[in-house]
Amino acid sequence: MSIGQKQMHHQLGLTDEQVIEMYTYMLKARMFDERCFLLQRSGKIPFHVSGIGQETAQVAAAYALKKGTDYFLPYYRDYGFVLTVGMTLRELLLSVFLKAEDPNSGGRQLPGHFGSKKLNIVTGSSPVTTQVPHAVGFALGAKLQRKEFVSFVTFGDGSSNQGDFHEGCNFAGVHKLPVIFMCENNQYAISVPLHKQTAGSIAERALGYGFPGVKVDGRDALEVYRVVKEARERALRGEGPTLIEAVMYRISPHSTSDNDLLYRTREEVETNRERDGIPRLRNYMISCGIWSEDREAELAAQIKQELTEATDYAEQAPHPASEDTLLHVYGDGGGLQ
Ligand SMILES: Cc1ncc(C[n+]2csc(CCOP(=O)(O)OP(=O)(O)O)c2C)c(N)n1
Repeated sequence: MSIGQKQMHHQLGLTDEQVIEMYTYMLKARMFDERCFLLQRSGKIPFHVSGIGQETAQVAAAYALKKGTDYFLPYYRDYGFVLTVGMTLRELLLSVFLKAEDPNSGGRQLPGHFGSKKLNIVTGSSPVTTQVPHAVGFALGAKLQRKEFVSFVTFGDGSSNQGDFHEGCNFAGVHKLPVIFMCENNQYAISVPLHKQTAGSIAERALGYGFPGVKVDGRDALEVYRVVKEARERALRGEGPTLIEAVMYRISPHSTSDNDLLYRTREEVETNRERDGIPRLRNYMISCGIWSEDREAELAAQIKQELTEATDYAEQAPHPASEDTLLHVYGDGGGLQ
């Protein structure tokens, strides 16, 4: 690797420590996901929907946004994203164990339905793509109140075919709203491959709504960071939305209820596993002289311990009380933090 390539993160304004931190979040998300598979298979949690293969883009995008200022509307695979903007492993574990202390829904929602007032993570609902018009609404709020923030929303490739996507993009384009749409194109919508749901290009749809569309390698952390950062700057200059199509691959089955080998081959999955963005960033860091096998082992051991403590805590934490079933369902003035 040439000196120029080695310094790519410096050219983007990222310090060595920041790249290492990005990598740490990716590994945390990956190891959390792997732990959830084990917990589900051993009957300790009912269900898990995985983000394996998508963490690189999620973490890099979160890194390009401003915590405490911007509004985030992630979708159900975005563990890397929510960890980077401040959710903890303990909170994620509380959510998969459906415990009362789960900050997302107090154990009422399926896991992956993130929501946190204090982290500006906007609660999502289960019908896919509903978060897109919601994000546009937040961006409209920024414009009407002349506030300096952007809203950032993610969704899958299949979701980009829902009406909500088109309505949201159209409205945001007309009003030049500060919203960033990021499609995590992982090649599948459950069992339906991309070519059976979309004949054209997802990124190029943006042209029809009057704003730029950018297709980016979602397994290239630094590229995703660069593109999201630019989109944020455009939005804050009042130039409107950007659609980003981050291309990646869903390495895990759709969920723990899915047998993916009914619609794709093991070879296809293994070929894509080799293109995974996490080892790619690790190799880049090693080639820059800022990472080593020893540091990798140390980090993995530290995350493993954090996960074990979080798992034990969440497993022992109390379930929601049955008399609280209707809390937060109707306007009771409460609400989760
Ligand atoms: C409106 C709606 N239709 C169908 C579903 C069932 N469903 C849940 S996830 C999913 C696949 C979505 O695929 P995609 O948007 O590509 O995201 P991915 O799961 O691949 O990350 C579907 C169809 C749903 N939740 N909402």
